Amino acid sequence: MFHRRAAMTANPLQLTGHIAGAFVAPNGEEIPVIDPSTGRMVAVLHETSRDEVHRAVVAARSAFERGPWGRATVAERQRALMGIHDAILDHAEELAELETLNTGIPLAQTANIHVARAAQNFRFFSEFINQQEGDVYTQENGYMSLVTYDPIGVCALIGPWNMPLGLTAMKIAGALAFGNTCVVKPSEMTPLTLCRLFQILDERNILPEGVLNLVNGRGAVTGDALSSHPDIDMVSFTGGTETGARILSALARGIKGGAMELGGKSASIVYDDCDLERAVDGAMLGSFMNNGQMCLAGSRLFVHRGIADAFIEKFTERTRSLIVGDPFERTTEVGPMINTGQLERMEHYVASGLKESATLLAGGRRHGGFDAGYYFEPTVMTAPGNDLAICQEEIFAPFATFQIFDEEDEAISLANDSRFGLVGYVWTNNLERAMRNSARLQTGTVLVNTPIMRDLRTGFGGVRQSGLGREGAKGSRAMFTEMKSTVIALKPPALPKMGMTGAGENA
Ligand code: TXE
Repeated sequence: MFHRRAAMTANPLQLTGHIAGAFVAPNGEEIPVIDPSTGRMVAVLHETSRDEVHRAVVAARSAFERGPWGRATVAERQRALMGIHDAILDHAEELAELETLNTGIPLAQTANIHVARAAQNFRFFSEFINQQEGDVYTQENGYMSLVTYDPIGVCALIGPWNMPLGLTAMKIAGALAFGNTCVVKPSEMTPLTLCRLFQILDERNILPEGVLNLVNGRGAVTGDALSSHPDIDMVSFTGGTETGARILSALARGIKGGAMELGGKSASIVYDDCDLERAVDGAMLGSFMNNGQMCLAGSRLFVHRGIADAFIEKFTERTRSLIVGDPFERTTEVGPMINTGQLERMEHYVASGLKESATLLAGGRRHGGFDAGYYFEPTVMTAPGNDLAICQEEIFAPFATFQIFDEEDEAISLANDSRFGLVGYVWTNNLERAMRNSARLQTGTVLVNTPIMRDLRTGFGGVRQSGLGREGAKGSRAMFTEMKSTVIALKPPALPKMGMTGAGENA
């Protein structure tokens, strides 16, 4: 594995877009793609220019309006989706290694979660579109009304850097399943796996020309050219809240919609009637998986006073024992941060916490054990109030905060005191309390006695500034289709005859 990694780093790959069935020549503005565990360049990304983005949208429009994909049957779409599913699984090991190389996320996680989930998305949607119910209403007076779902058209799919393949695959699978064509833009920091996936799909010839296009580059250039292009029909975006707001305002000018999966600052409420051991396990995963860089991190921890000492002590001890290191090592639990900006961000929040009277329990500085790479010690702070920046702003890093509560009402109002509303985690063995909390937490998802658990049949997304729309099953259908009503006169009563009764009288 290390030989393979050395080979990848010795000879940087040249990455470009893929438009209308062919890779673009490598002649765009060059952006280095970095291995965050070494700081070394592993590939060169050639930015897709505005003109090329336009060509990609034209290709997707033409494939949608005039190509065979626009008329593809459910069975044909299912075959294509399963073709992509198989292609991902046939290259699973390689894709997991590339994902780890580019993101620094431990290989155990990219292999077992990211790549597996990327493939699963295509299987899920291939099964889902075969089970589509539509609404049919018959009216006593001889009319029948049908509700069906048309593809929305050309979808711009803009992905993040923290789970590049898995999260973007979710968008691609949903958009294709419902008969759309796409232009995909990965994060300029982490384009490796999606570029490789396009190569694999190109070799297998799974989709007609122009159905799935790839553009690459910075948000302000390629991303902006795509999301503000007049001929796209929607944007499905995962990324920062401010970027989401910018994209939405561009869409508003064209009276178009977008599905936004944005930031989070999710609360984990740990009651004194929980299974303490399981809650510590879950809170650790919720704070430190994916190197802590995940939108649904449950790292804003509220613990009942009755168990606070025991819980915080266990959590802190285990945080100090986390194996931080080379993400290619199977034993590594936390890898490097994505870039130096993230290191500075963590330093900023540690300093801000200390300044606002928080107490540092673990971590708090760059990791001293590495010559290169962007390593930070997993960090835990206790906060004296919920208004501290470390409790309100998304840090997007292995950084957990603790606050102590006495009453359930207090816990709920602290959890809801946030501009975000992605997930609420509840740890309790009292089912009635769990249901009560689920009803009162202002989030898109509530997870009870479990860390991250994704059921594709349910929708995932946020309220407030965590986003708009839901991904998964019917949520994706709402995002990628237009609801259409068709009213048919079967055996209707005769129509009133306008213009007949008074015909000619005034002539
Ligand atoms: O995201 P950006 P960044 C949060 C997290 C993180 C912060 C910033 O807090 O620290 O956002 O991360 C593209 N038009 N999340 O800077 O900039 C960009 O090229 C069109 C939460 O990476 O939002 C990339 O492909 N596209 C999150 C994508 O948007 C634009 C995941 C995300 O980049 C654009 C990631 C523009 N004007 C970050 N500007 C989650 N919800 O999981 C940028 N992009």
